Parts: sequence; structure tokens; C-alpha cells
Amino acid sequence: VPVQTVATTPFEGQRPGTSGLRKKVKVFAQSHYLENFVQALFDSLDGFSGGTLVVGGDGRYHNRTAVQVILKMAAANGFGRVKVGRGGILSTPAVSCVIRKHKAFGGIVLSASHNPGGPDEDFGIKYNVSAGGPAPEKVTEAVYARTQTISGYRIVEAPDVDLDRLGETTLGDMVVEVIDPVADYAELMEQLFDMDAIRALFAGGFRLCFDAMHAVTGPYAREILEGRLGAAPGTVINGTPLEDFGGGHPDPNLVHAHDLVEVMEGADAPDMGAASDGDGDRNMILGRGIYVTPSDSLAILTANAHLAPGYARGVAGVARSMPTSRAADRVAEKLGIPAFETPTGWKFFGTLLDAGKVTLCGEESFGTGSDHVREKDGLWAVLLWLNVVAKRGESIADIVRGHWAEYGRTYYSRHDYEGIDSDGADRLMAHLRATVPGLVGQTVAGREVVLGDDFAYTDPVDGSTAAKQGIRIGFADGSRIVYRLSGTGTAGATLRVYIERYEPDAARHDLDPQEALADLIAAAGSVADIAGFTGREAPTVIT
Ligand code: VG1
Ligand code: CO
Repeated sequence: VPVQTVATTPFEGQRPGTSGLRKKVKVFAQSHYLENFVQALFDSLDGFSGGTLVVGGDGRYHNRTAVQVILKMAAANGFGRVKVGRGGILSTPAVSCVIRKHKAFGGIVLSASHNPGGPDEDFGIKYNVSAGGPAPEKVTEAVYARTQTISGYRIVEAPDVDLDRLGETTLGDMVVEVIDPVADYAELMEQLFDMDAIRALFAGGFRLCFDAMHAVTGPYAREILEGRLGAAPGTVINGTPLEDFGGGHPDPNLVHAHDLVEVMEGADAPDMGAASDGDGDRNMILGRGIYVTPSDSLAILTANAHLAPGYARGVAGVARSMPTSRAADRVAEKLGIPAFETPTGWKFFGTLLDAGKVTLCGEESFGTGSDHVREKDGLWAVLLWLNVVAKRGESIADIVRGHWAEYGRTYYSRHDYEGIDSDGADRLMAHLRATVPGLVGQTVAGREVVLGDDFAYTDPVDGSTAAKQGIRIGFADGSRIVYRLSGTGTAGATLRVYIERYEPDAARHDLDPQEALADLIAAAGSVADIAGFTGREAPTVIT
């Protein structure tokens, strides 16, 4: 098979963000665009000759085209084997699982996660290292630097590989192995959870509605929940991955998972509702009459993980991204285990997980995971919740309320201002950077400000640093306001404002979070002059 070297010139803007490179499909579809990035990636890696690469994506529009390009480039660059999911499909946690299980050199995930898909929507590519997790910034920065000087890429001239037939074929000297996207992942889940207890829960009439949002988790959820655990047929809704996610926004929150919300608000609501996102790494958990915030979910799972066989040894430590509420910290304190605060994005948990310092990790953005892989994992979180419910014999609402009663409740909300003008967003952040440190010692929203900074992180394992990770305002009563700009969008800017307040008094645990946080929300708006800088009077999405 002939290897071709194709001349190319650099594209601007190929710097990976919070989670890989994300752009409109139309940008990715330009000739050489994907090829440049993939060659820059291979040029930045050392020692993969003859090694194994795992490739898969969330099935969105352009997935199959991109997989074919990557297979041919991997062959031309000297990989020995590519394991690719059937149909080009692998969820993000499944890629992580397959890399680890088969000791692959690394993997490529094709996804723009929770962003919409389709010819006019988003696409993305992300590289994961041999430990299974997203490449650290020193790798992504090297790839970006290489994209700016690239002058050629290598690709074999060969017909497309049949992605729909399981088994091995060759592409030049490289073996292409089309794998069942679910098998390795399902086997791992069986090792972690008390499958018998969950099976008994379903057999006893417990009902779940899992909304796969027409995205990648459909086949995983059907096989594990309905197949192996005996949940009723129809438990999984929107379970067939579609290239455009049915026109929806595959983001598991109360706004976008409207089909699930309708089921949960219906007369015959099931005991539990759950949803996952485009690439299967996010989760939303609902009980009958209750929504579990992702920050609470991390705290509750930390307190209860020992009920699952995979975590019976206990939790070594817990890590959360900085904007995630401090509910998990309170559990860690009680358990006498360390709690870590990292910048936003799963890549910052990798070193802590590899070093065994933490067992569970979470983000407020519907991300929860553990040391079983190196990505957040939507279906895993649902299974852990099922395991906890089965073992405790309590409803989700009772478990959550019981947790608040024991630890206090952390009222929490995130307000997103999507699609705002980038210049205005940058000016707003510059304004905060200049003024917030001066608030320390002053009174805002009736509280004394004790912290005002731009979060900077030094990794406790490898000493790497990350600056400018979000503006923090901390108050004497433990309340916080955090501001940061999204690093996953593809058009304009998105301002995220995170607000939390700790409420120890169990008599006041039944407030609407927007009311419980009203004075802090108002202060967040005026301190940053959000209306002035963005022209917006209200957020576009509240979670
Ligand atoms: C968002 C979330 C962040 C998450 C990231 C990737 O990033 O806030 O917590 O890790 O998405 O999630 P940002 O920069 O837009 O705030 V996913 O499900 O896209 O892999
Ligand atoms: Co995702």
C-alpha cells in the first residue's frame, strides 16, 4: 500500500480547549484540516511505532469520514494496530477502558460531547494517553505548536475500511480490528457493581428511565440495563445513536433532557431518571420529585461508594473541579480522606488518579467518575447510584435528604450566558481580574469577602501549573461566586457563573436554589456588570 506525503500549510486556531479541539463540522471538513491536526498529534508523540491506537467517536455527523482518515494516517505513520469501535462508535469512557485493558499506546476520541451535531453543528477530536485519560496540557500545547509549523502529512492510499464488520483486516502493515464497542466496557462494569443486588432491585419493581438523548450511550445502556440487569424493555429511551442526535442538544440537564423531564413529571413517574450526553461521559440523576445536583451526587457517592464491590476497600480521596460545590469536601473531612480542587476539565484528575491519591472525581457539569477509567463516565454513575439504592433500600429523595441532614446542604447553581460577544466576555473577565482582589475585607451581599483571586493550580503530583482558571470570590460564611469562560464552545463566548451557599440548618433545606441563592446571584451580576459587558439581562441556561 503506497504511503503518500501530502504538502499542507498551517491552519490557525488548532489549539485544544477544555476537552480537545472543537469546531464546526464545516471547519473540520476543509481539506487538510483534520489531517494537519492528526499529523501534528503524531509528530508530538514518541515511541508508538508498532503500537496500538484506539479510535472511536460518538457517532455524530462526520464521525465515519474522520475515522477513515485517521486509520489511513495511523497506518502511514507506523502504528501496528488500530482498535476501532464498530460503526466508528465508542463512548469516551469506553475508549478509556479499551486503552487501559489492552495496554494501547493511546486513543483518539471523536466528539464534541454535549454540543449539537449535524452538517451545520459541531465536531471534535481529542487525544488520550496510555493511562486512558485526556492528554495533559504539555501534550496538547506541543500539538498546537506543531500545527503552526506543519508542512506535510502522511497517509496511505487505500480503499475505506468496512467499519461495520467485526474482526481484523489490514491497511498496509497495520492491522485494523473492528471491535464490539460495548463488550470491554460492560465487562468492567460487572466487576465494579453488585449486579445481583441491582438485578433484584429491578425484579422487585424498581423502575428507571434512562434517556440516551439519541447519542452514544444507547447501545451501552440497553445492553447493561435492559440486557444484563433485567430492567424492563423501554427503560432506555432515545437509545439509537443518530448523526444529529435527533436535532437535539445532547446535554443531560433539566433544560435539554426534556423527554426525560416529561416522564419524571408525569403521573406514573418511575423511581429514577437518568440521562447521558453525546459521548457518554456525563450523567444527570433524578429521583421521584428530586433533582440531584452533580455536586451533591459526587458528595453522596463519596459517602456511599463502599456499598459497591469495586469500592468496598473505601475511597482514598476525592477530587473536584474548582467551580464544583464543596459538598464533597465535607464528606472527605468526615471520612478523614484528602479532598483536591483542580481546574475545570477531566485532564487535571489524571495524575491524582494515577498516583492513587483519589478514587472518585467530579465536576459540577454533570461529570462523575472514578479510578476505573481516566474519563468521567455517565453510565457508571447511573450504575453506582443503582447499587447504592439497592443496598440502602431507600428512595433517591430519601438518600439525598438524609445526606443533607447529616452534612448540611450546599445550595448550588450555574448560570450560563451562551453565545455572547467574545470581546465583551474578555473585557468582563479583565474587569474582574482587576477588581476582585480589592473586594477582600469588604462586604458584598451582606457577607464579608475573604478571598478574591484568579484560580491558579499546581499539580501536587507532577508540579505542572495552570493559571487563570477562573475568578473566585469567597465569603466568610463559606459562600462562593466563581466566573469563568467556557473552553468547549465553537462560536462566540460563553460566560459561566457558579454560585453556592452552605446551609447547615435542616429546617431550611427545602428552598428553591434560585431563591436560596438570590442575594448572591444578584451580587454576581452587579460585581461583574454582566448586563453592561454582555448586553444580557438573564442567563440562557440555568443548571
Ligand atoms: C465544560 C464543563 C467542564 C467539562 C467540559 C468537557 O467545559 O464546564 O466541566 O469538563 O465541558 O465536558 P467548559 O470549558 O465549556 O466550561 V464534555 O462532556 O464536553 O467532554
Ligand atoms: Co461529554
